[in-house]
Amino acid sequence: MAASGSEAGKPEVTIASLGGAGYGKTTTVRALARYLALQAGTETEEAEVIAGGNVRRFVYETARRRYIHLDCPGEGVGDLLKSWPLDGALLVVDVRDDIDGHVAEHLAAASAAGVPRFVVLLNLWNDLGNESLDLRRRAHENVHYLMRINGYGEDRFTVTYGSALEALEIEAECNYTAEDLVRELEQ
Ligand SMILES: Nc1nc2c(ncn2[C@@H]2O[C@H](COP(=O)(O)OP(=O)(O)OP(=O)(O)O)[C@@H](O)[C@H]2O)c(=O)[nH]1
Ligand SMILES: [Mg+2]
Repeated sequence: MAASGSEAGKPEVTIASLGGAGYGKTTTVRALARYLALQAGTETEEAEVIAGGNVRRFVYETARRRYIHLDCPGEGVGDLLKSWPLDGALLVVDVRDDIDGHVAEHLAAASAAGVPRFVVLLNLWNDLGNESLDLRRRAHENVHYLMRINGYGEDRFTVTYGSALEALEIEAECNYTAEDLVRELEQ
């Protein structure tokens, strides 16, 4: 994501969590905030409730940047996206689901609002056993398809794989899901 603002000397990046209801959006942003706070040896900042209670605004920092991360609900995202200029979005997908209408709706709204880039987390990837290869393949293909039909070429999104719940619960040193997400957000 490219930074569009700056605060306290650090470039500031504003992103939103998108994805279907219950896909793990809130778990993912909480995991990111906790992971970066643990790494920096600081406390996790309390999220602020905004937009009439629909959105929670998390703030976290890497060494290079400050992130404002808006945690959106699964529904009614179109109007919210119109109100905020975003530097990018984090799309959270439950690999067990058929990538329902919400994701298609969110991507169309994001594209219309001019959201420039996406980082995608294929969530619950780690929770599936080897017998679920078809499920994983289908989720991967569906995401690429939906991105493409909404005008997001391969240069405008990256896909990571992991578990938001695991990322929220394990120690920072072996938190591969959070590590991958931060690396992609920092690009
Ligand atoms: N097993 C497992 N459960 C997960 C994972 N990520 C999230 N969950 C669980 O899924 C449920 C929904 O997670 P949330 O983060 O609240 O999902 P959300 O997308 O924010 O939901 P809404 O805001 O209601 O749309 C919670 O019970 C989480 O603990 C994961 O990687 N593995
Ligand atoms: Mg949520």
